[in-house]
Amino acid sequence: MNPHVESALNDQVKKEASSSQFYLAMASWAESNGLNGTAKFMYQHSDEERFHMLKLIHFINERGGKAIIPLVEQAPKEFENLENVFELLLAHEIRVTESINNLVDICLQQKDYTTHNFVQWYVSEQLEEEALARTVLDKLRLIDGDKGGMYMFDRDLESASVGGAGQAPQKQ
Ligand code: OFO
Repeated sequence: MNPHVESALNDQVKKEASSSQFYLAMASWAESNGLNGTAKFMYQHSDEERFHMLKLIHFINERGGKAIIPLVEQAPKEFENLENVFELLLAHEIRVTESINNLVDICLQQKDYTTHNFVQWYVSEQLEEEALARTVLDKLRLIDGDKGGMYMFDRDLESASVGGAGQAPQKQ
């Protein structure tokens, strides 16, 4: 496997692992604050991010590279409120999208069209995730801290977690 591509894919493994931990931190915070719908949504999303990481690991190994299982940084322990959670989530997803775009660039520079094709799945996934984060954040801004609104929001997020976008995890 092309070493530049392999190294960029391994960097992405680390980012997906960090994403999974980040969502786990938000899930745990939501659970301990009585936001069970949000917690369910975040736990499920953490699993999806782990699936993204596994998909990369399998791809690297199956193409003759060596996947590196990374050490991930400490995820946040506290969040100010739900709006802050989703603001951080959107900022995080925007950074991940940049990283995927960078990966696409490296594939093209190295003329690795097989990996380029593989990475397109992540391009679409990031589009969906950013759009979802923006929609949720818009809703939260409309609610503007209203208690009844927050209750409905949390309940809606619980139903959104069943059968939502980017469903995990079957090994391909
Ligand atoms: Fe891995 O999809 Fe977002 O971060």
